[in-house]
Amino acid sequence: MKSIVKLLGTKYPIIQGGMANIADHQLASAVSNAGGLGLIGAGGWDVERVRSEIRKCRSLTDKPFGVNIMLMSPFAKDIAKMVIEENVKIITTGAGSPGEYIESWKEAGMIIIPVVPTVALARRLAKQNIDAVIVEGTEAGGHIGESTTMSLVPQVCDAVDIPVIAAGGVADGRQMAAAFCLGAEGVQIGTVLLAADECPIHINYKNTIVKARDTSTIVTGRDSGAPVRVIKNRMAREYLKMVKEGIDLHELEELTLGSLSKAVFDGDTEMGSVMAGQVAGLVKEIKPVKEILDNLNNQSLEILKEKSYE
Ligand code: TUI
Repeated sequence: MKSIVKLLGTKYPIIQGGMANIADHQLASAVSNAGGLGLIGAGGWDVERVRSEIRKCRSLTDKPFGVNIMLMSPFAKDIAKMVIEENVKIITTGAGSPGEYIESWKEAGMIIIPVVPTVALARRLAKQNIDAVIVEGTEAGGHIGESTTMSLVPQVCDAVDIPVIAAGGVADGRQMAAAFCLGAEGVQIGTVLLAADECPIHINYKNTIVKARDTSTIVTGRDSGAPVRVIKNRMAREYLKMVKEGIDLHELEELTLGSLSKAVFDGDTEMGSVMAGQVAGLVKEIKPVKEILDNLNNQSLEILKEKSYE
């Protein structure tokens, strides 16, 4: 099996999460320049915005980078076409199955790495000429599945014969080493990058991550079929209270509409949706992307070298 660094052409087997509304050219190019795989997170943006982010990213790095397509986006179909025009080399997908796009992306010679939350979807896609899968546990931030990284990663490793990348619950080298022990060939990180210098979000969002504890996140939207892990704040509490009181979906939508951008751009971390994974409690300071990636990699290699049963 081809290693992840060979497949992607990166220094480290570390992929950035495709965080919607957050992962722009600035974050993606910083991650790629630091030796990971940077991604433009297309979720939340229309075709021309994503195209412009791709072009800006290309001007800031000569290293490999990719685009994450959030399949629940109303623009997903058009973005799926545009990435071919723009000669994007690597695609990750989330929040749905990319089945209908695989053939055209493969014809264009792209590397395709879908995010999957179940063994069933991993198995189904592995039969369709994809290059690797990102297996995301429910510890992750944003839109999530039900199973934990610890239980899901080895099950997917047993079910498919393509490289597996572990996501959800990875913020330092201990978790990266653990991911390798579970059979993964690489990791995807999101939450820890929210606190990076180069992450283009409001400082209040970064400080909320840095202040978070182990119990600071909660899942909203389980009943509406779109579970989303966020930092527990007034917005999340009101949302869950309204669900309990039987509020209709239309009113709920009004409450959540634009709530991510409220946190990302306006810094309203009380009434905005502050998406983050359970590892937020491990993130203690705001640092440059390069330091985050170097630490993850060095700590993980150190741990794997030291392990013995004597
Ligand atoms: O996609 C993510 N994380 C995201 S997307 C996002 S934007 C958003 N905001 C509000 C509501 C919904 C989305 C914020 N965070 N992670 C990857 C991921 N993919 N997690 C879960 C899945 C997933 C779920 C179902 C992938 C495939 C899938 O397929 C169902 C099927 O079999 O078709």
